[in-house]
Formats: sequence, C-alpha cells, structure tokens
Amino acid sequence: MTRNLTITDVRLTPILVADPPLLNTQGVHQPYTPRLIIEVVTADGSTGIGETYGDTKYLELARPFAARLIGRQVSDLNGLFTVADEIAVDANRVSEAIDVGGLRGVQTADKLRLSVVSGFEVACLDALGKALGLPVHALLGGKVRDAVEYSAYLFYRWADHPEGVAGERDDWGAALDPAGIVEQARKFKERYGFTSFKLKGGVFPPDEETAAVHALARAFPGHPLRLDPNGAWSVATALTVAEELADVLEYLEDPALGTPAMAQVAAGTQVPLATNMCVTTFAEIQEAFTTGAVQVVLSDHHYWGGLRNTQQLAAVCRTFGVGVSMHSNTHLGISLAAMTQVAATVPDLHHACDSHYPWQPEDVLTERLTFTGGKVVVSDAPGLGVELDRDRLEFLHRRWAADDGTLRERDDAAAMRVADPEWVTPTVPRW
Ligand code: GKR
Ligand code: MG
Repeated sequence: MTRNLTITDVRLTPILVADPPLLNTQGVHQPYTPRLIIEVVTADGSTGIGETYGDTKYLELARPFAARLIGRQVSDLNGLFTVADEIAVDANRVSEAIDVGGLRGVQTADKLRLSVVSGFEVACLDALGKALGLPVHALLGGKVRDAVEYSAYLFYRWADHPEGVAGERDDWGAALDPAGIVEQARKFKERYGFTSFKLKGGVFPPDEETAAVHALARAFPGHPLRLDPNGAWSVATALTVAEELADVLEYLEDPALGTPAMAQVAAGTQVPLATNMCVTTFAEIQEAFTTGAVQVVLSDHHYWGGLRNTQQLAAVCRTFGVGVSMHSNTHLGISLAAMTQVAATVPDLHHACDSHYPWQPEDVLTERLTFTGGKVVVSDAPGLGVELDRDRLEFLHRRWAADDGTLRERDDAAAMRVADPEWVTPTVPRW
C-alpha cells in the first residue's frame, strides 16, 4: 500500500508546566517553566508529537520552521537541517554567554536552531513510526536493550516557592543539608527504585556539598554517585573536591567552566569528568577530546539536534574511548519517551541517564511514563508509544496564554531575586 506521508499541518502549542523550587548555581527554578509541544500531521492521518524548549527565542524559530514543513515528506529527516539553515536567528538572541536556566554553555545561532530541529525531528519520527507501525527505536536501527536506566536527580530545594509566588505544592519537602539530601534520595529510591544518584551542586560551599555526597555514600553503599556544580568552582577547588570524593564518585560533572579549565582538572585527578556544558556541539568535540578534558559526554537530544545526532555523537565518543550518557533539563513525558527510544539504540551506554521527569507533577500525556527499578521500559508500540492528552495540553496552554510574559522565559536568577533581591548570577567561579 502506498502511503501519503506529506506533511499537511503542523501545530505548535507553547505551555507552562509546574516546576518545584530547585536550586542551582544560577538561582532557583521558576514555579512554571515554558515548553513547546509540536504536532506534525501527515496526509494519511498520522500525527506525531515532539517537545522542546518553549522560551520565546525558540518559539520565534519554530514558527517559520513549521510553516516551511508543509508539503515536505515526514520521512525527510535530513531535510530538517536544510530547513533550519534557512531560518534567520535574531542576533540579540545569541548574545547571552550562558543560556539562562539551561546551564549548557555559550548560546549560538546554531544551537538555537538545533534545539528547534530536535522537537520537529522527534515529532516526524513519531508520525513515521505510527504510519509504518514501527517503534521509533526501529527507525533508528533497533534497540539493543529492553529498558533504560535513569539516575535519581537530587536537588537542594526549598519546600515551597517564596511567599507570594503562585505555584503548585508538592510533598518532597525542603533539602538544604546532607540529611535533607539523603532523605530526598530515600524517597527517590522508594518511589522509583533508582539505584544511582546525581546531586546538583554549585549551590552551597563545596565542603557542604562534599559532606552531602559522603552522607549519600554512607546511606547507599555501592550506589554510583555524581556531583554537578555546573562549572561553579575554580580549578583548584575542583581538584580539592575531586581528591576528597575520589573513593565515592562515579564521575564529577562540569566541576569547572570551559574546556581549558576542565582539561586542567582532568590532568590533576583520576576521577572521570563528565560534561553537558563544554561539549554541546560537534565543533566542540575536538578540543575537549584531544586535551583529555572529558571522559563522559552527556548528550541531550534537544540541543544536539535530535535522536539521530545523538547516535552520531555516541559513535564519535566510542571512537575516542569517551563514555556517553544523557543530560536532562526540565522536561515532560514526550521527551522522556524520546530519550528512552534513542538510549535503547546506543550500544555503549554505561552510565544511568539523567532525568528531571520525577520533578514534573504535570504532563501532556494520557498516561505518565513510569520508572521501575530506576528504569523505563522501552516501548515497542508504534512511534514513541505515548499519547497526547488534549485537555491537559489546552489547560497548560491557557496558563501560558494568561501569563504576562514574566514566566515565558525561564530565568532562574530572576526567580531567585524574589527571595533575595541582591542576587546576581555569578559570572566567575563562586568558589
Ligand atoms: O535544572 O537546575 C537545573 C539544572 O541545573 C539544569 O539546568 C542543567 O542543565 O541539569 C542540568 C545539568 O546537568 O547541568
Ligand atoms: Mg550537568
């Protein structure tokens, strides 16, 4: 039977999703975070869904991108990059040194475009899979595992957003010291079965964070542990922390900012270094790998330009003997399904992937994805194997439409200034 896989409609729905007050080196998460939900419809009636960042700078690119897709084949995944090249990026959008809240290095026009491509690529793969009756992993060459392991993503956090800030409440409670972090880890283990733990650092002085990692090591002997201060430390501080935690860390993630600083840290410690900040594009690989700056690259299909680019990154890492795993930012179930589908196809995935998903109480799916024993089972259903809940989508979109503009751009520093008016995001290592 000949199918008509011509794209006839593309729907873009910006939404605001609830986010708890998670602390990082830039500030604190806003009560609501923007995401963009993409639907691609084909002439034969398949609809594919994708998800990416929802801040205005992404929306501005997604709109002309969507218009250019009409009439193209949903299977033309390479063509998505050609379309991206045609979209002009406003120069003001690339002037920020660090993507606010995203903590993923210098923002460039290419990175912005690739983050948009990824949402469309996932939607096209979902539509194509549904049309052909094949799971996305089959379109990517087939799964090499039946379940993908994730790590618990521990955060210092307040119990609630600051007084006067509207937001959703949750039952996680505050975690502001080693005991609070261990308690949070216990809940993660009880609720989702995670057996490896990552602590987001760069919030408190390094000796306090080091104490929290030691407390985790005592509470969960033998469980892989990571600490990620998002480049908040000097090389000297990073080396001190590495020495103190050498016996308990699986890896140290972005202890210092930028490839040269990471290379200096790597030269002075046996602890492997991971990154989602200094290797975020193919162009950044050569310097990082030839200087030995990183031993594990944490891919994020959103900013690497999609699932197929993630596979290509994994192949380059394999060639150089560098490990690969996955980074995560605030995301919903469509992205978790996409991460799981591609992770299932990567042969040398030796570290549990990161996911923020347990922190997101809301979703746009009819059924949430679940972690069992810390793993997500790889769906063999057509496409991503998830279904959009239109009522939820509409509800979260109405929240976005009602916003006066302040929450439509994720800005962790601005959110922190509500509690601490003097707060400025550090531009040099804090410690
Ligand atoms: O959500 O606060 C956060 C994280 O710090 C996020 O912004 C980072 O991109 O999770 C990320 C990381 O591993 O660096
Ligand atoms: Mg990181």
